[in-house]
Amino acid sequence: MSTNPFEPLRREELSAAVDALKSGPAASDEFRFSSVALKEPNRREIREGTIKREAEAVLIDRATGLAYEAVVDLETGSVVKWLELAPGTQPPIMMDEFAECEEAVKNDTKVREALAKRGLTDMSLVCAEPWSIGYWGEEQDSRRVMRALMYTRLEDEDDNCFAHPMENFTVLVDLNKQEVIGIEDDGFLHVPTELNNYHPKFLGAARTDLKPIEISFPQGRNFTVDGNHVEWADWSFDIGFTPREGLTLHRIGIKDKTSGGVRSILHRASLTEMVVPYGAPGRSQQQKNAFDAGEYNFGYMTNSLVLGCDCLGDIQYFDATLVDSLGRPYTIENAICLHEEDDGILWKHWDFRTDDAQVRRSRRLVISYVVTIANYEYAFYWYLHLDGTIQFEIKATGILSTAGLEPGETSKYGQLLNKDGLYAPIHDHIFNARLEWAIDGDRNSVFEVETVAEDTDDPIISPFYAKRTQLTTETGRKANLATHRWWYVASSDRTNKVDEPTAYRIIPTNPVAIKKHAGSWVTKRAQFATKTIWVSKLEEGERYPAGEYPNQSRGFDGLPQYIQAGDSIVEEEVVMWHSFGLNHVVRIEDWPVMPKQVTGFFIEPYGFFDENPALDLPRHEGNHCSTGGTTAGDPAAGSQLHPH
Ligand code: ABN
Ligand code: CU
Repeated sequence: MSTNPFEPLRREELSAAVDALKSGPAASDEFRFSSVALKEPNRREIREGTIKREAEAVLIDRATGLAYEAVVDLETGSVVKWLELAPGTQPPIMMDEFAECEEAVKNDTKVREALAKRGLTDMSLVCAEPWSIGYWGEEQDSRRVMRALMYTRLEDEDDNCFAHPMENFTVLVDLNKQEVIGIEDDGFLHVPTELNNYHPKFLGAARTDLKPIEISFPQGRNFTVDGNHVEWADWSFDIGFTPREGLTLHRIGIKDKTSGGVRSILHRASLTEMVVPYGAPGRSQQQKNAFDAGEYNFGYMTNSLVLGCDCLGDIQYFDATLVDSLGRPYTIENAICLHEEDDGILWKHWDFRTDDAQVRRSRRLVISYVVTIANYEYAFYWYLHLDGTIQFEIKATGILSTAGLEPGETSKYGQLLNKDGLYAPIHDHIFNARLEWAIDGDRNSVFEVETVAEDTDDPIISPFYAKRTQLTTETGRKANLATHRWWYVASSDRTNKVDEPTAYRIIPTNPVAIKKHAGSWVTKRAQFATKTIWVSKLEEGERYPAGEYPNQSRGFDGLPQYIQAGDSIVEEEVVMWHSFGLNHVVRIEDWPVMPKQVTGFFIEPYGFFDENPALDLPRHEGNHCSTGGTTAGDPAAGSQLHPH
């Protein structure tokens, strides 16, 4: 049996959980497994050493449309929880439903007639993009429904279907019955036919002038891996993987150079949600607002990574094992990539009096995974730096979700991509990361900082300072660029050299707030996207910002409820939820495949150490790193550029 409490369930544990359910309450063949995963032990169980190995599962009974939550005790093999959820609760869309939805659409006679009107008869080239339906008001019943947006490929199956959208022709599918229940077709028949491809078979030769870069570690790796526990430089953490989030990090801590013990920073960190509301008003467009984690499960959409392409260097991969909708375990090989990389300069100073230059190189440990959610890719990177910084970065790439116009028409709601009636509407990608703090212990407090000018009668002096305000109860706060508002989390149990509490801060470098009207359903359902930072007191079960089941949800789940009680966040176990993202005003260069667009955030030590913790980095004595800050005084240099 596993010794690490955060090690994801192994294949045999997943099978044991599925078997227990199938030979118990889920005996009917109508049950589908939305997810089976480790039920993570909570902090108290870890502190007290009372950890049980348990599986949590979410199931759907296709016969009744009802969903269930279950817990299986893996030591006894018994089902210890079986809970029927309220009618209409819709667990995330399962991978198998993508294919089932497309098949139902393509087999429908009326869909075929509508396609024929557009001159499309080759069903092997038609694509039905399985969009979550969201919620549109009282008239919507509680069936499990997906809205397929229609595209076609033209040349062959490698042609980019997003160049050929069928605007305002969408198909509703009942996923439990796998049948078409509605066609929304306003008769707009133009399908752009210009081919816009990125696949090599449609492109000319690749350039040949770039010589290879190789990354080598001649003396071996600097990190050690023991199961799912990793240590690198002074860092220590556990790797987890969930169906919902994909990669999760646990017990992130850093070694105290004096005592050798590990100081805790975060008990758990993960990317928990992302919503993408689109700005254009037409029916196909305004109803696009997927919650890519809560409705689709990042874990299931995780790529198998390839050495030299997705990651470069000396890589340690981790596989992820999940179950399909029939409860059969399968493995995504190389789902997580762990490696170390050079990161330019960490610190430098040249002393002009002595002509002494001291410079130290930065390097970082990268823990990454990549998900594909239909058209888009999101590459997620956690970076641990030598100065104690934890960075999270997202590279959004993949293919724009496009829309159709009449040839020659333009739209203020998006970027024209060609003159055959193809454009890409404006949208936002609003992510949310959940940070469960544990700065030097479990008791933490949260402060807001703003840089303000002092009220003064003397405008010549005009001092300004960083004003700190403690946040005392659960809350949501917005970024304020005018005051550079940011937040820090302070320990109750440890102080630094100047008697201040040890702390970490988060600076919202990429705040993006939802633009849709407060009365729109997507805003109601994505309340997390209305604030930059939310702080809640840690409570069991409060784990997703748009709630446990955002698929077809009706709004105000998740964070608005988590903070509703207004509990104290003074000297408590606190969770910070950071919303950030990309305001995607599309460029023509984002087409036909988008060069990465980057977003993310930094969390940095803020009085956690007594000084720069990276003074002891290797000095590169004897090579050009140690001296030579300028060419001053050297008559042979400095007047012109000269290659060495
Ligand atoms: N990237 C949004 C999305 C998700 C699922 C299906 C289609 C599109
Ligand atoms: Cu985008």
